[in-house]
Amino acid sequence: MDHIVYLALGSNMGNRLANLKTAIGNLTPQLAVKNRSSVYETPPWGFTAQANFLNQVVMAETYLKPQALLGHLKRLEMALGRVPNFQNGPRLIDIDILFFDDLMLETPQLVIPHPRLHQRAFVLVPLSEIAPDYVHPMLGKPIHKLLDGVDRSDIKLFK
Ligand code: PH2
Ligand code: MG
Ligand code: MG
Repeated sequence: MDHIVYLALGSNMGNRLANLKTAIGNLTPQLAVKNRSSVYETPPWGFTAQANFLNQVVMAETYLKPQALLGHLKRLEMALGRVPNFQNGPRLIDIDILFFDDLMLETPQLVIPHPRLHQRAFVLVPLSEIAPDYVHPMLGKPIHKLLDGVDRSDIKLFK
């Protein structure tokens, strides 16, 4: 388990909380989850005519390399019942790689750090709970500073 990764999870279909829990439970054994944020209820970003999301961020250790991690996450999304949909459309479960160590990677299949994370309060609010001082390797700013740049007023703790 020689890499540290941050993953963003989202669900806006079915039993959203159960979908997050099941996904996190099934990251193992390829990943060992070390920390997780609270769950937040967030309005849909991008395509707005859809249900609110639940979002959560986890930190995990893994022995997988980036492409293998992506494959594992995509297979898990499918196994949990995700069906292909349009970009930013409703989804049962979405698991995105935010950071992989301090790696910067750009391939047709995978871009790390996640290219839009610094614009998204639904990622930055949970991420800042567990990694406020983590410095974004491309932007050179800690998460708490990136959070200052977004409107977090509609991100609600879910309980
Ligand atoms: N994911 C998207 C598009 N829009 N909006 C919210 N609130 N939460 C998400 O996880 C989300 C989204 C694409 O993956
Ligand atoms: Mg996503
Ligand atoms: Mg995704």
